[in-house]
Amino acid sequence: MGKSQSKLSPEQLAELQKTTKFDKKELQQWYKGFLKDCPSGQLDKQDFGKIYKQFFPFGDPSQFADYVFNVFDENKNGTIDFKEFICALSVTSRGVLDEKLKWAFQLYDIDGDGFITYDEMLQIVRSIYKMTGQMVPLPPDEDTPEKRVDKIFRGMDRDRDARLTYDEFVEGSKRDPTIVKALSLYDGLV
Ligand SMILES: [Ca+2]
Ligand SMILES: [Ca+2]
Ligand SMILES: [Ca+2]
Repeated sequence: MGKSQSKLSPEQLAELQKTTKFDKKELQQWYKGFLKDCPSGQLDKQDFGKIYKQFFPFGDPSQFADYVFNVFDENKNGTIDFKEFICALSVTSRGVLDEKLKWAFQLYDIDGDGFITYDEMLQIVRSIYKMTGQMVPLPPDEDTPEKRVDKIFRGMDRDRDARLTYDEFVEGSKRDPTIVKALSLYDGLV
């Protein structure tokens, strides 16, 4: 592998300006920061977990970081390159609601079959509870991952088949802003 350039080329910049919501200056700054944390230009699961650990020193963010990693790693080659990184960051930090929901759906739909099962949501919610620990006091009907997922499914699973389609997920999220709020958990965390 050749030595990484310290700046994005004009072609790379032009492409990323089209695919993200960042301007030239921001892209160069993010690129510089990315290379500083990750000189090889390829972020692996372990590095990614370390970044999360800085933000949640009292909880255990390792599982949640793994799930997020899998969404960032769009071509599923086991590492995150700058393009994958900046595109995901653009959606999670500046995307409109529909883009954020699409991203969140990918996160919860762990096996990528187009449905979020009760079990998939439980795995993600458990990893979020582990990460945040008891930083925020929770209402009694949400104080365990199971209760929280029960509540989400009561609100979202319209046809009661114990799995959520993309449409059920989007409609439910628009009715229940706490889902979208949960998304902001990883806003700006990378
Ligand atoms: Ca990749
Ligand atoms: Ca699934
Ligand atoms: Ca359903």
